[in-house]
Amino acid sequence: MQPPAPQSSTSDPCGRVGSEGDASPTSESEKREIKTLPKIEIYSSKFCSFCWAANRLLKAKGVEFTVYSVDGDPEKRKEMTARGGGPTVPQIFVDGRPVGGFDELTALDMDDELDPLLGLGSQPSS
Ligand SMILES: N[C@@H](CCC(=O)N[C@@H](CS)C(=O)NCC(=O)O)C(=O)O
Repeated sequence: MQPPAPQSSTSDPCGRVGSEGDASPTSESEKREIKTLPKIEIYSSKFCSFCWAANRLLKAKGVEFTVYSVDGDPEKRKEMTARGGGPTVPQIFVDGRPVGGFDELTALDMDDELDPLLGLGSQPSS
């Protein structure tokens, strides 16, 4: 199938017409708003199968996330609990809110609540 021919202007079903390269501040800020994804953080430890599993689940979701290692870092572990996380690793935070560990992450996924939490839309079935 041939790709669509390049056009000098675009229109959408709402009847809006715009030139290619038209990047008014309004349309750019709208795009940024739409693309804003939640900040995902995980406190993790090297020799921890639950951490490995949580990392794997998040990677499978295709989201970006920040990993903090608590290994040999008691301050990081204190920070984890001070933020409302539990005492075990992993602890996952989404937009600063504590989600829990791997069990809670999996439970959310089973209830189809994880994707929306991670800012993912519903995936079309193939
Ligand atoms: N139910 C928890 C279990 C987590 C867990 O037991 N983590 C272990 C390491 S794999 C842990 O933190 N143990 C105590 C510690 O390392 O201080 C979860 O699903 O995340």
